[in-house]
Amino acid sequence: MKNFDAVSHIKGKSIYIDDYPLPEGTLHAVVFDSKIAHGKIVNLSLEKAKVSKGVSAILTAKDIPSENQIGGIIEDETLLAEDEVHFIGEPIAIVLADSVTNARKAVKEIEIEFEELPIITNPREAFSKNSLIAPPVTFSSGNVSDAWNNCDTIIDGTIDSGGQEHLYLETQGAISIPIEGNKIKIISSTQSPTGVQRKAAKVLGVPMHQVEVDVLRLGGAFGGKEDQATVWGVLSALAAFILDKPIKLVLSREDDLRMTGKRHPYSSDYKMGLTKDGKILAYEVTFYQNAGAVADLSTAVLDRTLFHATNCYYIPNVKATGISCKTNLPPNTAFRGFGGPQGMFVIEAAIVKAASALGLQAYDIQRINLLKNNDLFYYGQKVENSQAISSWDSAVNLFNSKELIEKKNKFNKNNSLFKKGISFMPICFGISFTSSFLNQASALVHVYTDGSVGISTGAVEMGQGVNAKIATAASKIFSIDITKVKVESTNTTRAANTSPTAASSAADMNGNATILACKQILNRLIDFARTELNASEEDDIKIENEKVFINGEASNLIWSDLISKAYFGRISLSAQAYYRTPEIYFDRDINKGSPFAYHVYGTAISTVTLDVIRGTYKFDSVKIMHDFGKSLNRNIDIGQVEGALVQGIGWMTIEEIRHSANGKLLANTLSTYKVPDIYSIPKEIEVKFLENSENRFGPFNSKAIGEPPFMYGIGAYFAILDAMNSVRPNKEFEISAPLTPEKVLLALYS
Ligand code: LUZ
Ligand code: MOS
Repeated sequence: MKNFDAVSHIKGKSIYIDDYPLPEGTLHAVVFDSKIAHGKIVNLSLEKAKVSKGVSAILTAKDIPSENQIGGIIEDETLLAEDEVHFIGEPIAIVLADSVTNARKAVKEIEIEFEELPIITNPREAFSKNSLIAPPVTFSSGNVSDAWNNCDTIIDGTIDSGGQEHLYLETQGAISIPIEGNKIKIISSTQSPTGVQRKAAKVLGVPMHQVEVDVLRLGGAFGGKEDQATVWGVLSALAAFILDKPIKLVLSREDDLRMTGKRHPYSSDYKMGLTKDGKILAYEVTFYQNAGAVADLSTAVLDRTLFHATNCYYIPNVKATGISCKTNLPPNTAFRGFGGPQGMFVIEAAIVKAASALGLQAYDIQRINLLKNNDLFYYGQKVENSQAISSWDSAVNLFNSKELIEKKNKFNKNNSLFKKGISFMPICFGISFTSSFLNQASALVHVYTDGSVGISTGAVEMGQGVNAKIATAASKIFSIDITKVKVESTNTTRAANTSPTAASSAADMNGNATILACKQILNRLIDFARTELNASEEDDIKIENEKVFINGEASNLIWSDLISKAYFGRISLSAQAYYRTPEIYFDRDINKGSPFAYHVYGTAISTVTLDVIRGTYKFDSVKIMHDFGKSLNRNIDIGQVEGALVQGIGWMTIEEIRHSANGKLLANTLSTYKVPDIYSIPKEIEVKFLENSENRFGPFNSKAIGEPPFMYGIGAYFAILDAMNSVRPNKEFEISAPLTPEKVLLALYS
C-alpha cells in the first residue's frame, strides 16, 4: 500500500490552495507588515495605496467587525496591529486588488511612521527584564538539593539550540468565499480546521455555524500550520465578509519566511550528579525558551520540553524549570517534536560532559540509566511496555555497534586529515496532546448503495499518509478492498470541534473513531445478513474479502449485493462515532499525572566522517531500531522515520536561523538558509522494525510515527562532537546547536 496521493503528486494533479479554480471576481490579498521589531505606529497613510492600480480596498484593525483577537492559549495576539508592533512581519493591513502584482505594488505605496521602542531578541535578556509569556513552570521529583551530596561527580553547563524553519513546500494560504446568508467558506492550508473556524467566527462576530472550513490536503506543515495558518485563513475571511467577494491569500516564500514563527530556540543551564559508575542520581535544568512576541503555542511547547527533559532515562531526583520568554521576534510555534527535542538535547549534552568527567563513554551512561517497566517518569507516569532497553540492545546487536566503534577507533588512529565519530541516540516520546482535553476525535462513515465507502474525520492529510492509514483501518473492519474506501476532505460541517492534526496522534485517534463507526455499520450488516440468509442467532456470520460467510462457509451473498439489499431493507448505512483517549490525566496544581497514552521508543546509531581541515562532515550511516508497534503501513512509516531523521539532522547541523540585533531575519532565502539535500543526508539509512511491540491504544496495535523519529537527528550533533574529540582530545568545546561547519572549524582551531 502506497500513500494515497502518490500518483497524483507525481503527475502534478494534486490540488493545493494555489491550484483551486477561482470563482469569478476573486480578489487577491497581500499583507502589509511591520518593518520594525518594536514600536508605536504614529502615522499610517493609505491614501496613495488606495488609488493604486487595481486596488479594491485596504483593511486595517479598524475594519474588524468584532474582536481583533486570535490568541489560542493566551489571548494576546491581534489579527492586525493596532497602535503598536512587536515583531518584523507583524500584519498591519491587508490590500485587496485584482491581481497579486497590483496588490504588491499598492503595498509599496503604504506610508507608515513608527516611534521605535527597545528590542529584545535574546531569551535570557527577556528573562532579566521580566518580559515573560507566562510565569515559570517547574516539574520535579525526589529532592535534588539533598541528592548532590550522594554524587561522586557533579557537572554543569550551558547549552543552546537554534530555531528551525518549517519549510513546508506549500506556503501558508487560504481562499475565502462568501455564501448566502452571511456565511463564509474558508479553504485553508491548516492543521486545525476548527481553529480557523473558531477564530474567524470570533473576529467576524458570527456564530461558528456561519463559518465552514474545508481542507483537502496540505503541502507539508510540520507544526507550522497548527496555529499559524489561522492568521491567513481569518484575514481572507475578514476581507470576504466585508467586501462580499471571494478572496485568495497565498504568501510568497519570502513573506512566509519573514512573517511566520519557527521552532523555539532555547538557552538552557544544566547540572547533573552521578555515581562513579555512571548512574544518574540527580538532574537540574532550566530552559529559557525564546517564544517571540506573543504566546501562540509556546506554553504547551514548554510543557513538552519539561515532559521530555529526562528523555528515556530513569532519574530519581529531578528539578526542571521552563521559562517562556517574550522577545521581539515572530511568534515561535509548534514544530515536529513540539519542545521535546529541545529538552532531550540538553540531557544528552549533560551525559556527554559527565562521561568525560568520569572517564566513561556516553553510551555506558546512557545504557545503564534506561527506563525499565514500573519505573516512574519524573512527572509521575508509570513506565509500561518500555522498549528503551529492548530497542537499545537490539540496535547494538543487530547493527554490531562494537565493530562500528572498533572501525572508528582504527580509522582515527591511522588518519589525521579525517576523523570519524559515533553516537547512540535513544528516544522516548509521549503520545497524546499534553493538554488532555485535545485527546478526542470523531468520524463520520457512509457506505453508499454500490458498496463504496466515504469517511470524514478531523484528520488533515499533509503528506504523512493519514488518509491511507484511516482507509486501511476501515477496509480491515469491513474486510473490503481498500480501493472501495475514500477519505474525504476535512470539513468542519462533517467533523465538528476537532483537535488539530498534531502531536503525532491523528492516525491513532481518528483511526480509532473510524473503527468505532465502521463497527456500528458492520454490526447492522451482520444482523441484516443473518435474516437475509435465514440463519439463526447461533450461526456465526462474518464478512471476509467482500463475501458473507455462515459458520466459516461462503454464502452467495457478496458485499455489494449485501449493501444494496440492506438499503432496500431500510438499514442505516451511515454512522458517526466519537473516540477519546482513555486513562490520561495531568494535575496542573502539582504537575503530576499520567498524561500520555503510551510512549514510542527507539535507538539510532550514527557515524560521521569529519574533514579536519575544512570543518565539514558527512554522515556515513544512521542505523535505527524503531518501535512501530504493529505498523499499519510499513512504507509510510519508513518514510516518516527517514524524513524525520533528516529534518532532525538539519536542525542540529546546517539549518541556522539568524536575526540581526534589531530583529531582522538574516537567513531569509533558501540560499542563506540551508536545509539538508540529497548530498548532505546520510549515505546509508537503515531502519529496522523492533519486534514484539504491542500497543492497545493504536489502531490494530500500531504506534504513532510523526514526531518521535525527529529526535534521532540529535545523534548527529554528538557524532560530530565525538569526531572533534578525536582531533582535540583535551579540549572542552563550548559550542551549541546547530553545529555548522563554521562552528566546528572555529571550535577546533580557536
Ligand atoms: N500540539 C499541541 C502538539 O497542541 N499539544 C501537544 O502536546 C503537541 N505535541 C506535539 C505536537 N503538537
Ligand atoms: Mo505538531 S509539532 O503540529 O504535531
